[in-house]
Amino acid sequence: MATASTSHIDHDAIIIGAGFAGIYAVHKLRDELGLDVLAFDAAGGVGGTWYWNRYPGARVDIESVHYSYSFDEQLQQEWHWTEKFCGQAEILAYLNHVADRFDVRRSVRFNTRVTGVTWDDAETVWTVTTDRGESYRSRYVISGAGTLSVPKQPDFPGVDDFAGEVYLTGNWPHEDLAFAGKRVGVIGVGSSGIQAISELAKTAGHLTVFQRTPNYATPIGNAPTDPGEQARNKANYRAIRDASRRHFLGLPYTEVQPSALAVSPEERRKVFEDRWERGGFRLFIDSFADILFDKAANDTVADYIRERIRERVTDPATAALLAPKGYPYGTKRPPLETDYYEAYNRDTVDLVDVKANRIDRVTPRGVRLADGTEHELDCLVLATGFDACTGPLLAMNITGRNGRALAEHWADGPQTYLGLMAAGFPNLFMITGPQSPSVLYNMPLAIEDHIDFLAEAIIYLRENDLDVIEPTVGAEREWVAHTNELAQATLLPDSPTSWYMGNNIPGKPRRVLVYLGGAPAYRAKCDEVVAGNYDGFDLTASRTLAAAA
Ligand code: NA7
Repeated sequence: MATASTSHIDHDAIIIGAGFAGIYAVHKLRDELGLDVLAFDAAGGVGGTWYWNRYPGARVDIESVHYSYSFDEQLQQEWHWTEKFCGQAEILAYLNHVADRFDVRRSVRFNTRVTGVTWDDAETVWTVTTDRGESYRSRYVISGAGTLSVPKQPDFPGVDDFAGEVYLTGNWPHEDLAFAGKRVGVIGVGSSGIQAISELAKTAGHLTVFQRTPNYATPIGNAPTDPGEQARNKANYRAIRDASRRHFLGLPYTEVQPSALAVSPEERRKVFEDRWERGGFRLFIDSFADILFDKAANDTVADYIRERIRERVTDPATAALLAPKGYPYGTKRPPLETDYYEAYNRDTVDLVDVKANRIDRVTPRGVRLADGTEHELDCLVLATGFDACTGPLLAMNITGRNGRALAEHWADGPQTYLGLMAAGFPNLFMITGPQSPSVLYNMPLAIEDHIDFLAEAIIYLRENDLDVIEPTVGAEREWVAHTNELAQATLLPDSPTSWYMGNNIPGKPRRVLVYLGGAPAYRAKCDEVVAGNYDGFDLTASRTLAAAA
């Protein structure tokens, strides 16, 4: 329980979520800072994203050796990844291992969804309510609710009338599903759809893919772990992690060249080919530094990808439909794939263009398009994405000072300082929140950085007889302006629909949801804030603490 001077609270900190963020937050705050913590997760176990996204083909897009915790050397040494890019089951096993190793589960209430988070100005505490009808009071609230954890609601009518099964990639059933011989439909060709389609195509009796916007998918280059490479990585983990944290997107890649336009077409092609063959995000982030900033540079890589897609698809009409056009590469999150384009060479797979002929509705028999064509199906997979970054926070009904709802504060898009806190919402930390590097920084490292920052802040408060931290309105305003300005310098606003910009969700404000200055600049800013004794934050003492002093 909480300490005597704070007896009107139930816990020092409430943590929401038990994914990568929640697990580390419990360990850090409970075991290192000695706080009394309680965590909640709507899931039946740890894992977050990797608990819910169990669809066939679900796999990480960053090399597993990098997409993992760095905070404990022994953990890094003892865990062995079997593949370069591991699948969902193995990542979930890893997170369960971490939870066991640090005895995290005893501090987590599973199958419990947070339904309200309300600040009490007079008492300087948060009250967290759950769908079990319970409420808990805590000094600090740490949201580890994730960035891609609220699936987009289907925006075509009739889904409930469908006579077959409907599956959501972001909330996939736990039991093994058999698709052999069945007529399967997939709506959506983002990362999730592309991974699922490649697998489903292998067994489905017939697979119909409903594509609105083709994507620039490139090869992941997965392979079994090379024992020699693994040994080298383990021997050099510290240097690897340091190099990752110095890189724009949190990966220890070092071969990026300044400009695609500064080299000859032959040299450029050599670079593209090398990165394509090596797989992963190398083409995106380790080829030329200007592809996300300069349309002409972007055109060179976009042309290259289109050419490679056409080579892989036998039917020219299907190839033309699969080749993305009209928006720059990288402005929608680029998917990685294994044999995705080859799936369309099977007789059992059809691609349907639902941009030209949009989905009218789901009927009891299948999917009907605007021109009246009906595609009959036994099951329908919705890979239609997420209400990213702000969605998970807004879903918790957060109300801050003076009864002001976060939804009201963010009516025109997120307003944060450092993507970690918001003015008027004291002691509420949003791990990998909107306007932080989050999804554009290797997630486990982004998470660790945020939790380390907030833990340091709590220690600093404690050492100075304080217990409340809140960004100033001015610091928040400047940060919002800065993040928007950074986005304007990129090609991101040119994307027709991209969850990076929030415009994949009807009615959501079109604002950049991610800090685009890169992890090193962001980390430097955070260091500067700490060196300035939490510059941009107001630090105060609650009435309880002041009275106890
Ligand atoms: P994404 O990348 O947002 O992809 C969603 C897909 O669903 C995309 O192809 C959308 O087409 C499509 N979609 C959404 N609504 C519709 C409707 N109404 N009609 C037709 N098609 C639709 O989500 P993912 O789950 O694949 O990936 C999310 C992230 O998870 C990913 O970026 C990684 O970071 C991990 P659109 O492009 O909007 O035309």
